[in-house]
Amino acid sequence: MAEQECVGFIDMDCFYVAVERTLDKSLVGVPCAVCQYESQQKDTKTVDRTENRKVTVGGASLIAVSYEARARGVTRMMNTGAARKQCPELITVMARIPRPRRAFALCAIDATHLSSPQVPTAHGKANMAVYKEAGQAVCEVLADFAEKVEKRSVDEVAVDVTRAAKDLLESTPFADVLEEALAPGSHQADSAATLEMARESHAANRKGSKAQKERLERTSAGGDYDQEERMLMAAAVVVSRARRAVSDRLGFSCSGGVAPTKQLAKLGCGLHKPNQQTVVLPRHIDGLLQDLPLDRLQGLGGKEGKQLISRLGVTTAGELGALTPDDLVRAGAADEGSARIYIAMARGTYRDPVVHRMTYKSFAASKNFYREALDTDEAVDAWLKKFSEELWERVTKDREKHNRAPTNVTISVNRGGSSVSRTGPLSIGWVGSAAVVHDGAVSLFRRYAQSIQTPYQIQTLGVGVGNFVDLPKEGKGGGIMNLFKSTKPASSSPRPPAPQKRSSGGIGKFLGKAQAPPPPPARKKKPAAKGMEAFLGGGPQKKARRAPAEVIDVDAPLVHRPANDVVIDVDAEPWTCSKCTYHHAEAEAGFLACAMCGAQKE
Ligand code: DCP
Repeated sequence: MAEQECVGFIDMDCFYVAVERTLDKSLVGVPCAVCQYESQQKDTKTVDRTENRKVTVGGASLIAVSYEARARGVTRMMNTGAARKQCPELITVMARIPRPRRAFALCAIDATHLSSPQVPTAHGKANMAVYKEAGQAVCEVLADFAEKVEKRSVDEVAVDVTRAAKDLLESTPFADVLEEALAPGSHQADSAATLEMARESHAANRKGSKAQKERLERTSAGGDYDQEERMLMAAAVVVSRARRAVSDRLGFSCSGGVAPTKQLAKLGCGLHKPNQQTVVLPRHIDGLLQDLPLDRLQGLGGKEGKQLISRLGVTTAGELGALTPDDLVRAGAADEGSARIYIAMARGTYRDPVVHRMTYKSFAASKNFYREALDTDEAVDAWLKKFSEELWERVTKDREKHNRAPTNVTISVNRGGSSVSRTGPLSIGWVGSAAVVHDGAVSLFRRYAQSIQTPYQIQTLGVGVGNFVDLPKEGKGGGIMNLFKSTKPASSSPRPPAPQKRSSGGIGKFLGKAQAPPPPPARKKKPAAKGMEAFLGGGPQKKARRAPAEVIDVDAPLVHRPANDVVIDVDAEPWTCSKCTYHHAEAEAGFLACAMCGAQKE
């Protein structure tokens, strides 16, 4: 039996809306949505999170939609105007607004409280801290129930609950476990409702399908349960209790999945939302995958999935799973490493262990400037300073809590084509300052700028810090040597750090570049042989290697980028709007509608 046999997956329900609801109770139970912040807004005044941000007009697209609004046909990425036509009672709370200089009419119901229509901003950018902190709090609650808690994005967490399930089985008669595991709202993967949801494409589901609603019927798993299934049913109880704790302690509802692997737990989690969970027993895996649209497999929502469809004519996981990796390679649909993973996923045998990571692997701050591109060193430096200050706030908070510090700094630059990033060392230890981060970023930019001409025409600029190392506790507040070691800025080295190129693309983008793809062992089989592991660079039972320099832009304007090394839902390919021809580079690749004119992505 695999080391981690019981994996849970938690995804918060309409998360930003849920967070806004904790700040403003009048949003509870009514159709509401969070729309985007205007990235070109000039006002850099800091606006407190408690200030009212309700608006009634504007073309901004919606990034989070309450289930009450979804039931009325409002979907994610609709622009606010269209959404209000669809559902006149819709209340829109502004997190980010993509269009420049738009006049905002205030929501009639609360206009008395509003002096000006402002958004939560800090450092001249949308302030997403409120959502990030809420996501962090969720992890902390879940840690009371699981041995390993892996933060996967702002609102998604994978948990290893194997030990907790075992303890529960040992202390409780199985009949009682089963009774609780089959409670209303806990679905089995073979139920008619589940299979119906599993036929919906990821793209449709992601918009906020109308079909998603609370189903409280009991669905029986039926038959006898072997030991592995008993463990999973016990895990379902643990996950359900953990979800209840999140709701009781924080006021957020969430959905869950329980399965023998992380991939299947995530899949299960997305099948019944909101406030429900789905258990995938081994006996249900084949049936569940049979008609599953290909884009529901992790990493196949974008170009890679389309390539498989066009080269092989497969449209479901069942069809893909009937092929071999060689078939994919021969058809030119994937390289060998990716082909093995796709096939394993399609068969439900892909094992990617939960790793304990309760916080972000890297921090980043960035901004889109669109047509007001940054052209000069002065403009770039000023923004690098703002980003460094923002990052520094996060680094110092994080350092207090987790005794760790980043050891590299990365800049990312987009001038209209694909993004370029450069990474160099950073030394801050227990001391340091925002200036050290800024120096490092400026030094990297200077080197990069040698290869480009002014005006730079930079449309997106970002700074990240990552490659965290644990700090010795005794160094805290440290002695003179520690201070000396820790304050040396990246830029003060005699030679500036050699920029490192970042690799990208392919399945690695989706499954984490920190760990090379593990092989796809058959279910219940031991990990793959050494030779294959060596070929693929790591196996499921191997310890994760130290992450290479890696920055995922968790603050990328206007687009949700999961916060660790895994890009889950974002179609990562740049695209050009067919209506206004605005080019959406990597940071905006996940947009479903044009950030400039609002036209749907084709
Ligand atoms: N988000 C974003 N930009 C996007 C999409 C989402 O900033 N293009 C934010 C808002 C969401 C949050 O990330 O609330 C989490 O995204 P999810 O995809 O998990 O969607 P929700 O939690 O809103 O809804 P669901 O209940 O369908 O999971």
